[in-house]
Amino acid sequence: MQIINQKTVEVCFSPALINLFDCKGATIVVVDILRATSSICVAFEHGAESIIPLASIEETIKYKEKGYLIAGERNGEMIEGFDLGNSPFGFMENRIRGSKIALTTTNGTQAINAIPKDAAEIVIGSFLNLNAISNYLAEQDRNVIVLCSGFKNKFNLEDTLLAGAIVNRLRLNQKHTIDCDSAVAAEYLYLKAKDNLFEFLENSSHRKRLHKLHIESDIKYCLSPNQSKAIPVMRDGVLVNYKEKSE
Ligand code: 3SL
Repeated sequence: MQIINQKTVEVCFSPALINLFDCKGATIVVVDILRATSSICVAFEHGAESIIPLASIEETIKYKEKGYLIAGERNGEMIEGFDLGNSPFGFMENRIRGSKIALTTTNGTQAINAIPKDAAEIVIGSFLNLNAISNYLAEQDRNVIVLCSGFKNKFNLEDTLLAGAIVNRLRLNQKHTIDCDSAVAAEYLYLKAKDNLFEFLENSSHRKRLHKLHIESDIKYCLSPNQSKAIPVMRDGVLVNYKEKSE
């Protein structure tokens, strides 16, 4: 049954495809669950004041002298001279509370910066804040596009699973309807995988990549639903925690 005035939820599998979507007036949910958007949620859960997502290492370094913690990775590893890498556990440290963070990562922060300017709002999703972000999206009277960061503009499985989880929640909530095959496919994969996400991702390329860095615990943590109530939203180019600002 089509409910009048229902909004749509779509899934974009790569930042390279985002210009094919009508972002005008829509909320874009950026997803890079291994590990950028998970780490962003953890940082806000642990009291970070703001996070600036940046595309390049050079831009990020400039924030050091402005008193920011500088964080990020290339090839999964912490960048020389940076305060933090991209592990969610690093963003649980005491120094995160009240901090301003400048963050650059291979895919997640690039995806954020690829979003067309006419989008109404940018928010950050991960399994860690799955219910919080889904409830937030359901409350907004806007079309939703879940943007999977992928890997260097290619499709990836883990971001697709989270996209499917968000689609599933919005569809069941009945305020949004599915309007594209990528959302159907993402939800289908999520429903297949949801009882053991870690196992489902066994052959995924990024799980293999991170396995080489011996950070299996990061992967398991990033796949744990609902560890955080953070709702990171972009305001004037800076991510802040919606809950904290509105309370
Ligand atoms: O690409 C990214 O944005 C990162 O999350 C990749 S990694 O998990 O830190 O390797």
